[in-house]
Amino acid sequence: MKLSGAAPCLLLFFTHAADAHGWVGSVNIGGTLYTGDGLGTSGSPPSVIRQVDTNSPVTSVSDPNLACGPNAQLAQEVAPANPGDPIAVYWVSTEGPWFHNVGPMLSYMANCGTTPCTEFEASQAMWFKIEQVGRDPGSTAWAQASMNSGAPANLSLPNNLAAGGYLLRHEIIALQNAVSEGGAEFYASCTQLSVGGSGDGAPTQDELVKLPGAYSATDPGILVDVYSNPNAPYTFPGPPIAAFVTDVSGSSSSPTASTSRATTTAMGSAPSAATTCALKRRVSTQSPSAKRWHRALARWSGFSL
Ligand SMILES: *[C@@H]1O[C@H](CO)[C@@H](O)[C@H](O)[C@H]1NC(C)=O
Ligand SMILES: [Cu+2]
Repeated sequence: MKLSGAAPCLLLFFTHAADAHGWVGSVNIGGTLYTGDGLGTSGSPPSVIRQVDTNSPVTSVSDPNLACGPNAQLAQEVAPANPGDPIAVYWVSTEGPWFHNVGPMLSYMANCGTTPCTEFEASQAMWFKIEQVGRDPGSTAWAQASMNSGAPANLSLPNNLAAGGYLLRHEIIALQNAVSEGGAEFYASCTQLSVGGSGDGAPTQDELVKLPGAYSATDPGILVDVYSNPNAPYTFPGPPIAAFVTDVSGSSSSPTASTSRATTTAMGSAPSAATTCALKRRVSTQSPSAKRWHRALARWSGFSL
């Protein structure tokens, strides 16, 4: 079928209205790739990823699903890992790659304690933050946008992390509608790890938070207009990165320049004024004008975005 003029753009909008969200398809831990079960098929085959049952986001900061994603199920397996291991988290959508492109990505861990992580309820978790990325250094593009080509989110386990069972929680906050309260979209995924080695790094009590609990709907990084002033510093929600993650004895757990220990990062240069609708750039739906279309179509089609 040959489409001309604006038709491809409209088609794109409709596709997005139906599939505008995502989940974690697989996680690479220290060089081994672990695949999730797929939406709503938890337990078969056994996995290390706590499977969610919908690609829709959590939009309330008090929703219990903020912890590990919508109705995330205990996973049957635990991935062996070592302090300092590189981790790659592959977010996917029904269309293929992840395609939201504004907002931060944050990583947390929680020790499962004396409970096997296969039985550890996320509601019991005390989380500490190990990593967060906002916009790319010197740019107004968010790190999240580089996943639109199928690239993973990258992080590392802390170099001196104490041995034990942990949940690793990776989170994307999509901010394209965050100008209104309740508009931010939270995507979280938990992976079950068994960390070996001889590290002694651990968070302090005051670095531990509950999720839900650590975020407020009016936090400056959650209720925020990311379009009108793309050079404004971004304030990450939640606690600071736990000190042991970056202290001198342990050094940085995440060597990428875009990883920030600080809660606020400065922005780069101004964006190009126009974002055009191009089939090869799915991110086009998230320019301010396209965002209005996105919302209008969502209302029309009955999908919540
Ligand atoms: C993760 O690392 C790969 C390989 O270096 C890179 O292509 C990709 O853009 C990175 N992901 C993010 C979100 O920056
Ligand atoms: Cu979405």
